[in-house]
Amino acid sequence: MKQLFTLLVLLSTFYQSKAQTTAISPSIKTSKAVLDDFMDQRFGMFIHWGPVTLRGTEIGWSRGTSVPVQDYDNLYKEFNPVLFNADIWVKTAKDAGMKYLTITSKHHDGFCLWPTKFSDYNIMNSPYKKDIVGELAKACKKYNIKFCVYFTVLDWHDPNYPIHLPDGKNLDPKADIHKFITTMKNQLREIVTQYHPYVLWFDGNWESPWKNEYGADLYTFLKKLDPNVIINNRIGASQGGEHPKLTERIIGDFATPEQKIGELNMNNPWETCMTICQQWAWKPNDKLKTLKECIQTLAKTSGGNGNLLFNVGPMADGRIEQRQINRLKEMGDWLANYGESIYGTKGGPYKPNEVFATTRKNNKLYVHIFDQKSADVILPALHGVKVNQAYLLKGSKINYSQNTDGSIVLRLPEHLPNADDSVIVLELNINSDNL
Ligand code: H79
Repeated sequence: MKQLFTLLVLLSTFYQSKAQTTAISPSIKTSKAVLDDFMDQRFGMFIHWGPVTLRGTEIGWSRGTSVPVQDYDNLYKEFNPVLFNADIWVKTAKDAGMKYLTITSKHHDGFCLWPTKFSDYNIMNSPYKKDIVGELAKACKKYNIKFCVYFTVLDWHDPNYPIHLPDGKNLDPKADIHKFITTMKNQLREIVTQYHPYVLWFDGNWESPWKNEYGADLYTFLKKLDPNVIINNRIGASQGGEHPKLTERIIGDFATPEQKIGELNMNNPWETCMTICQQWAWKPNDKLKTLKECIQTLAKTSGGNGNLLFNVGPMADGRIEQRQINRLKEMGDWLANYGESIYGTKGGPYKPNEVFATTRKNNKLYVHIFDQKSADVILPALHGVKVNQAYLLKGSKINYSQNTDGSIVLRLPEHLPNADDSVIVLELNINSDNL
């Protein structure tokens, strides 16, 4: 009995000390006002880029798999994207209705797209010799797009990081994770102080060398450099490969469902990251999502109260493919009409589904119609809600009725104005925040 008691005391001390090492002081955590502002943006551009685009294989993951390590690690010597023009990329994001942009400053292959003093494996040692990150930061400022930086934790190229290959299980005894962390902090200090990112987007936090306490220390370090910088939830050690929902114990400010739309969540910020094609980095003839998929993904994300970080992979010569630019512009054209139902709204109260998703602001409920197979769309009752008016956003009145149980029946017009997502506005008797 006494032994059991001792064991319990030991265990609780262990867990307490563990909790203490990973606790983030509430005074350091990103404020609700800053996160609310981030969530109002709703739509951003993710950009995966680097010398690997010369091969057209996946960034990071193809190193040592489909592309031999020696080949991959020497690609930077011929990386010369002479047609890169930061203004064109940022203008492409702007015309798509995107409000922020996130560039891969360093992916799992370790190559740095900015002139870091802390690794030679960077853009200044390529024939191109221009600061890609810096030029994008500048262009974002010019076009009033919020500038964000992706930086992966793991680094299969750095000798001080203990794993050197995708799925590598062998730990290199010559590696020194503490030296690695020092390099990482030095590089992140460069990024924060030179480029002032709005968001720092971490990744690659699932391998065994990375510990939650390192993530907590790094979060604290970064918030001291810039108290307002927003940090995603992949900075602590991830448990079991999934990128977990935000809980008290998770370090970071927002959740990051990847290649899938997040679930409706009115309490914790989240951002889905998803590719416009299939690969993160450019691939020839990669399968492009249809406009319907693109628009409905954005509407369902907003309907779930999340943001969408939509990824493009520019080519090795520095251009974004024209067909991708065209698709993004089509999204921008939709947003020019329907943006009121996306930006600055909240999701819910209904869970998005294949027929509709809802967003809301003030006394308006925006009903995004995805499917017009049946003549009516029926919304379940909302307590105390009466619909005063229904009309197509920027369009004509919609016939509707409200059943005695409160459910709302919308009669769809014969021809909806937009085959991908037509928005019906319901003006309510109460503020939609109270739903
Ligand atoms: O940067 C992008 C991905 O490279 C990175 N996160 C986004 C933002 C990421 N790293 N790991 N993972 C995502 C999860 C691993 C997915 C994999 Fe695969 C499935 C690795 C091997 C099979 C994806 C598909 C990469 C190669 C094939």
